[in-house]
Amino acid sequence: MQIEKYKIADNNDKQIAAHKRAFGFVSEGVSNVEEMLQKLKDFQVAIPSWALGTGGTRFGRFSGGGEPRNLEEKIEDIGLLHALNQSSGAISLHIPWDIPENYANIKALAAQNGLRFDAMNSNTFQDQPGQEHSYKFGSLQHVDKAVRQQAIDHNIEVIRHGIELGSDSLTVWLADGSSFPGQLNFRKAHQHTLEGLQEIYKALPDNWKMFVEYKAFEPNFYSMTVGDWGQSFLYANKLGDKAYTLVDLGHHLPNANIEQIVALLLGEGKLGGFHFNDSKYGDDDLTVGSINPYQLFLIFNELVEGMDARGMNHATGLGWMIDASHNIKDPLEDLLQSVEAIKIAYAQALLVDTKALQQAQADNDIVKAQEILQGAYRTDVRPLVAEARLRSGGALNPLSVYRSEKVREQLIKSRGQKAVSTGL
Ligand code: LRH
Ligand code: MN
Repeated sequence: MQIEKYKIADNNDKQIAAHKRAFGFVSEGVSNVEEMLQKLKDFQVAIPSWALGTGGTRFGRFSGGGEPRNLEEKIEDIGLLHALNQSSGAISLHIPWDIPENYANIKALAAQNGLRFDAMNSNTFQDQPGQEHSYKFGSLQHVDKAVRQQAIDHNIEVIRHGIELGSDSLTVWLADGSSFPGQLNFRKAHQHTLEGLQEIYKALPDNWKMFVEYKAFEPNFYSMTVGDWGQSFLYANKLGDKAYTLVDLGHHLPNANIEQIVALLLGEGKLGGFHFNDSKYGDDDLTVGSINPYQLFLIFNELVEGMDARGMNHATGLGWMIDASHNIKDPLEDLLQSVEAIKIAYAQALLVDTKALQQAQADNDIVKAQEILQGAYRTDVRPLVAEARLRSGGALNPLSVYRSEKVREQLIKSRGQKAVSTGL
């Protein structure tokens, strides 16, 4: 389903006067507003192909209807998001949930929708029909060499799909670990996993990156073989220059200081990218910025300061991806909210007077440092984010266009109430 540009323009016309007033007010206090707007326009967030349908938990799944039934419809749905917010110009595929039947057709359809292919994701946490060896007791860590080799071969196959589509990175998340003391020899599991990642690393084209995603628990509940940033950092360092860590916000133990982890990994040049979401307890995969927006701002504050210190381009220097699961909300509305929350946190971080903050830190003037930081966080930057979107041809208010155009109703009419999407 496409949304015609004139429909977006009509909706903008109704809101332009109020927007110009709000934008005029906030931009008065911004010294480099044009530079900031350009950075906001350039900042694109990749949408996960596995989060366009209704997610579920082991307790139940409540289908919302009109879900994409194949990769083509997933690309169309992300194209619709991108038409509205001009900030979702990439799709991240998960194999085998999204194996392209015809690379040329899929590339052409993605291009028509203004989308590029971001990181490819492998899957050695589920057994596929007809699969020779089970991943029940892990994949790259497995005690059986045949299972490890099967997992290595799968990741190399995922790289091959990515090369055909024009992707340039692979995310490896391993569900591997143990759920009971005594179940696993940690050192052997670590060594097997390193050897497996090294085989996969050898298959990477020169311009590719490998993201090693860590997670504290689930689906294993005693140990995870890539359980925290330190273990991921260890693997990435041992693998080589093309290997980086990937920070999924929901993969930490309660109260972990994620912004400090980000600052350290960035400082070491080993931060590869993000899976943005939010959570209150575990890997809840909730809407970005819906539970702890201040933490998201603090993370972007470290990113802007750290990337500028390394002369990195904000838009292309790291992998910006969402990883969420929509159990009770419309997946497309949820993703529109998540992209907006990411852009707001980025805009607030761009407002931080880094020089003044560093001076306050040098003076141990904690109160002044807090006021500088919270001053940026308490600035309503939404008119700046909206202005960047408007200048990119997007909607001032994507959600209101999505609803006024009755997109979900139309998707249910064309795809049916029972349509189910592959993914989580
Ligand atoms: C694991 C994870 C990983 C994906 C999966 C869909 O929790 O975050 O990034 O492969 O979700
Ligand atoms: Mn993830």
